[in-house]
Amino acid sequence: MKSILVTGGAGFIGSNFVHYVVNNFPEISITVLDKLTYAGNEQNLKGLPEDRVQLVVGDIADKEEVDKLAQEVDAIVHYAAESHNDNSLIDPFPFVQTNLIGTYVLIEAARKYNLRYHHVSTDEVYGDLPLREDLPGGGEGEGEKFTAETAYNPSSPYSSTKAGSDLLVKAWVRSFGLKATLSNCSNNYGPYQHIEKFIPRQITNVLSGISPKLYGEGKNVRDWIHTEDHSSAVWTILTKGRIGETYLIGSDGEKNNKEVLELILELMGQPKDAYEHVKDRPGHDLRYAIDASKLYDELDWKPEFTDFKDGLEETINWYRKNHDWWKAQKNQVEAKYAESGQ
Ligand code: NAD
Ligand code: TDX
Repeated sequence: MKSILVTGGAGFIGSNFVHYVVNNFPEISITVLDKLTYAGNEQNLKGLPEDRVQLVVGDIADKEEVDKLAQEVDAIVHYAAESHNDNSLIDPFPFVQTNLIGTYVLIEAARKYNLRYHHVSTDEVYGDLPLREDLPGGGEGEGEKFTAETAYNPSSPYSSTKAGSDLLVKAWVRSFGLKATLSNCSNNYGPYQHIEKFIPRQITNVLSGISPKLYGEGKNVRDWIHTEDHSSAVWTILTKGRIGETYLIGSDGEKNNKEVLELILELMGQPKDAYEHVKDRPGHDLRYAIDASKLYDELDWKPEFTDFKDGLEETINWYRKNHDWWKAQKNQVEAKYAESGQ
């Protein structure tokens, strides 16, 4: 494999993956296909060598564009998506268009040119789990974390369109022999994450003198993984994964939202209770938790960022240093949240 097409490579996780590949695999050249929606930013690829990374601004649902690019690469790694649950509750259409139709266009191109294809998905396709305290096994028993065998049960327009895209890929593997792997990862944090998302929203609220906003009671649990670990996992699956298989990616990072917010406040020198409770998200998933043992055992992968506090501190410092990267969007993002009482 010498050249890969990375869709959504100007977004949060996709751009981190592009940096990861450039830094670790000098033989690989990358074409990024990204529509540069509100979530995509050319700056995320700044400083990367032009002879190894080419940005094509375009839509994954554009058959002609995708067909042209697919002829020039050995593999497609598909990150592009409409990715924010709250947006999907206000206007689901872009989610249906990009996550379903866009994926369809990509897998048809991968099929036509017999390309290796990796599909990046989310743990949200499995719905949610009960809180650990409500489980007899304390969250460690059979069926108490998501595995690749867990039944799909998505809750939001975002997660249902991601689930649908996964099912398209699985069907293309079975019916057409598509050379695909899939991964479902837990919540990512790290540099370049859009400030609409929980962690960067709260960090940039503190930096802007706005009080942080916690949905409901803050009991909802997310299983946090550093985006650099997500990148190394995707690379491992792309190069060593078995065709047709799904690998769950996670690094045992379960925390409830209140704990995460309190830790951000502590690391930023604020009182622990310096935040507001706001309206909860409709259909808000309670808990996500990943059993990533298949990835550990079969592909010998392990995460590097095992201390959440250190990773969070580094992330806070990134937002401090990169004020110009997020500042222009802050008022608009907060105005949109204010409209929905959040
Ligand atoms: P993001 O919103 O930050 O980035 C998405 C990127 O896709 C942007 O650059 C955007 O411009 C681009 N894009 C959107 N529609 C497009 C289209 N039609 N054509 C071409 N480009 C388009 O999202 P993210 O958080 O980086 O998520 C990336 C992928 O990882 C998604 O598939 C998401 O479902 C998955 N994922 C995210 C998380 C998470 O915690 N953020 C966890 C697991 C999986
Ligand atoms: O201001 C907020 N306050 C708050 O309490 C925001 C924006 C969120 N929250 C809560 C909602 C969630 O329980 O924080 C948690 C995390 O919220 P998001 O950052 O919106 O992430 P989530 O909905 O969990 O989905 C994320 O992880 C899985 C990504 O956005 C998805 O793309 C990925 O698939």
